[in-house]
Amino acid sequence: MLWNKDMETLSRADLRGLQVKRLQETVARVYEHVPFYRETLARAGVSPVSIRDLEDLRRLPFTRKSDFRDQYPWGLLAVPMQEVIRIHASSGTTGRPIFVAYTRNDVAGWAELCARCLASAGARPGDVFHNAYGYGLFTGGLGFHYGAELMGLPVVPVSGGNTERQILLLQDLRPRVIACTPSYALTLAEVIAAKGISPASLGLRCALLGAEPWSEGMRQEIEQKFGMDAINIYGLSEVVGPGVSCECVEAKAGLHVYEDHFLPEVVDPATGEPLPVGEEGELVFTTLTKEALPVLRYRTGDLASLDPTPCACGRTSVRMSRIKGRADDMLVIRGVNVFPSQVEAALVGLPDLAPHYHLVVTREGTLDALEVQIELSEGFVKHAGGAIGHDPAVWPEDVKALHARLLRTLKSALGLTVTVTLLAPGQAPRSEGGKLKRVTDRRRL
Ligand code: DLL
Repeated sequence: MLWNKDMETLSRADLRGLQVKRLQETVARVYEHVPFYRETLARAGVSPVSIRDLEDLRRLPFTRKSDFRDQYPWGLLAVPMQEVIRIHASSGTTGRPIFVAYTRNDVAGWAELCARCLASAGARPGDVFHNAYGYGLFTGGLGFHYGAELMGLPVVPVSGGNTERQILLLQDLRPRVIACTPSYALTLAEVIAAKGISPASLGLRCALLGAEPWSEGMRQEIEQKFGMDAINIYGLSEVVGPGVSCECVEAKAGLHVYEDHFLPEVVDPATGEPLPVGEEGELVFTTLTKEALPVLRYRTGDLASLDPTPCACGRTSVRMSRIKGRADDMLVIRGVNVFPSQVEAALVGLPDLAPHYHLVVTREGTLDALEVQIELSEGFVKHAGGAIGHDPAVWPEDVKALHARLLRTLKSALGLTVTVTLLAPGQAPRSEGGKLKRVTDRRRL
């Protein structure tokens, strides 16, 4: 089912016309209302009236995550705060998150996009919808919530966590549609099966899974276990939240980008040069309709390619591939964005540690886990009485205290519970001349 048939099947020529008009409006809006953009556009020698075609897009300056940080909290806002009716934040990074804002029109447009995604995944008005994305600052919960209400789905706003309760609701309310992270779908399958219940007996028809990288292998496993369609949905807070693109249940071959709202590009992550159609590179989005927080050429850091060939479902948009990786070193762990540099920033200057650490990411069962290995200083180890064994039960008190302090510090810095392994002096990996690999990612996607 197509939720917005007119827009989703617009001819390429008509779409292009609409995009050019909306791009002109967006550039004019940010030029007028956002000093940051007025400066960067002026530096790039672009005046709003000089935007005549989509080819002009490449003359526009990029926007980066660091610009959001530098303009914290509201330097990129293009409307007065009185016009904002919602605030969210990008996941991860406690301390200084990236805040994003929405006007009433933005919220309405976003709901419409999420309704498109739900319809594209196979939801029909009247289907009970189990929404297990986190409600709160994260865009997943409320984004889907409004889309589902718009579509006329009875929403179960269960949010994330509390697996036992989720299973009770799945059994008793018998939703047809579920939304959560792909790793959580696998957790649910595992816990349900451990109760001697077949996940397929729950009667779910489709799932909208995203917010973290996943693979075709995971899709097969989820589809087989639940007997449902597992649909990939993509989005990011800086652009809107969920609803930037979504697969269709008919083809499941790439995610349809809602191009009447977002202009996609793929650029070389090193040079920023646009890449030929079909090549893999960094995804870049320009918003075309957003009022509160329009962004010009936002560098997502996500690696993917674009496919403009027509799709069997009838939608005319380009499709983006699954996300293949990151252009930077950002890790997505249980839906939380983590940069190794955040770990470094949290540890630097703490007493008793050597300046060496290593991150190990694993998937325990179906959930991602982050282990932070930290090297102790020589002085501390000597003071603690020499070698520190692997069994925490026999650690001296000051080692236990240090371990507990590190757990607390990292949890509050990352917004994520991690495990901490203490290494003896000299045990953390050292650079062998080239770049030091800070992260070992053992997740097999
Ligand atoms: O994760 C929005 C969202 C909510 C998308 C619910 C889908 C479903 P952020 O917290 O800002 O927003 O994180 C955005 O998550 O840049 C990607 O690196 C990653 N990501 C999101 N969807 C996918 C996906 C939400 N389908 C960051 N596949 C993005 C791979 C994804 N990675």
